[in-house]
Amino acid sequence: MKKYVPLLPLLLACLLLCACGGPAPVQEPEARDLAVVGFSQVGAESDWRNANTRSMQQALSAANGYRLIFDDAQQKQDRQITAIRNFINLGVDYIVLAPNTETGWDTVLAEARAAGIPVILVDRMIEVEDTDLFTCWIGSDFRKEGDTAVRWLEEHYGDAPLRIVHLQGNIGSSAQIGRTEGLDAGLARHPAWQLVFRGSGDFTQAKGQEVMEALIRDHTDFNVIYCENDNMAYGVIDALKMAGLRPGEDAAIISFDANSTALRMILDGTISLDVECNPLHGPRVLSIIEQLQRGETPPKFTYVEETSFDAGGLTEEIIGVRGY
Ligand code: GZL
Repeated sequence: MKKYVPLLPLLLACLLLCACGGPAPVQEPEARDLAVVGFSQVGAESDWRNANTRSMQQALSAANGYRLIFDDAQQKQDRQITAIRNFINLGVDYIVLAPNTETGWDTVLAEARAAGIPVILVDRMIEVEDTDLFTCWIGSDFRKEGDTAVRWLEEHYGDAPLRIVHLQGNIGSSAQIGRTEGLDAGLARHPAWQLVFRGSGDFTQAKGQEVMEALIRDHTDFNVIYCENDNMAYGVIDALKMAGLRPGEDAAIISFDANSTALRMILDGTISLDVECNPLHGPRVLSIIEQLQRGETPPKFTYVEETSFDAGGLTEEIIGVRGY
């Protein structure tokens, strides 16, 4: 951590004290040297993302010894690259990056390394030639999340003729890639499962609704809707209801993230399954930075423990204590 000690007040204080012969003053707490962290966040596209941002802001607080410089990239990689360059020019102590998509990071991360600034990746993964371009990564196993959803479909529908609408997240993001791979593996195992639509809803509620409204207008025949996050599921559910269709009855809704709002939709039968993707990375990143502050080496890759929820066993009490 770069040290900044305000020399002039210290010098004046020492001169004064030399004259008085007393002990040197303790620096005021507010002058305490805060570690500066630049955080490039994907955006504010979903409840998950906002919970992730809040978690990071609460953890990397001044009370914990940090000054957080936050940038919302509005789901655009070029804005993230600009933010990282700004952090480098500011001479931050650490960079935290939640990458929107997997590729295109080699150059800017090489610039951060040249500046001697550790880069911590959170949430989604990146593809780089040299994994030494980042210090460590913490996030989810998205393929495992997709496999969990497909296993649930297999347990509940087996080889029944499924007609699946697939709403993907941001194309090229790890979350989209992994959750799609899981569904593709299920489709390959079950010839009776038919993919009737695949397209991106950008992880947003508005786009999810727009896509579903168009499919309903086109009289698409479906009985399962596989939404790669809760906010797209909310949009899908609104579109179904506006068309007089019954989510959870006319079509099973599969979703990801497990926000409390979505979990309550499991209790009322609207959503059939929600696969958890835990956004509360703040304490995890704080622990990693504190290890680095102590000169320790955190694990290169840390996967967050996650589960899934359906109507079996889920209660309001479980939902109420989940934190997002
Ligand atoms: C998953 C995260 C995804 C969430 C969406 O870790 O990257 O992005 O599933 C969010 O809700 O927009």
